Amino acid sequence: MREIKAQPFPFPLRRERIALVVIDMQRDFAEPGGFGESLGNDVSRITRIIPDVARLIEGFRTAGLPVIHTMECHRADLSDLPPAKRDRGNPSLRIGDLGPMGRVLIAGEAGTAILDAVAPIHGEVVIEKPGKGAFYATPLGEILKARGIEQLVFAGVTTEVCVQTTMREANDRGYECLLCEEATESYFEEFKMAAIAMIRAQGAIVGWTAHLDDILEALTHG
Ligand code: TIU
Repeated sequence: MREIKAQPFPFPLRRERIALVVIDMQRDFAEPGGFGESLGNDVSRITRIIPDVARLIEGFRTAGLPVIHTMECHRADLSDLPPAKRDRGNPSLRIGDLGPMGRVLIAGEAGTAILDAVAPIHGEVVIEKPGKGAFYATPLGEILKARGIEQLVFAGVTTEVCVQTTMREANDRGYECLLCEEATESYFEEFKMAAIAMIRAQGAIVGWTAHLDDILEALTHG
């Protein structure tokens, strides 16, 4: 068995059982005029990780391993949007409002699309999710089960919101979870660092963390 150099200890790579999950690399979180900026965030922090997310995706594709993408989005009639989610806070644009990239976080709108540089290719699973976690109200669990996937490598945004929520959901469902440090980002540097620290604390209580080059090295030579 090949290991990926990771913290708090090596990750036991099982190639037949592993998939990459890329969380919410959407224009709405990375470009001006989208949902992330409407919440008052500096979205340029997100753009910076795009090349590293692309390298990780390419590593999985080259190794012939599955890549799964998620998108946070809602139906056009907002039937899957709890009022508590729409009404919370004081954003400049609420989910479903018409913004410069179409209706904010609505399936099929321009702003909801995954960024071109990390877009899915033919045959890759794309999960549309109404929550922060990718297992809630989606077929992700069934899809992973049908494919015999038991280990998940995570990338995407934001580290402490949708990525960490999904890792916690996955951990409780029995998946071994590994977060790629360079391929995830938060609007808040301290939240990214805190999320990484709390995921791997207490003997990998939620999962492992690893550097991109160490993951790619194990995929290439494992
Ligand atoms: N995808 C995701 O993390 N959704 C968010 O709303 N994140 C924030 O940090 N706001």
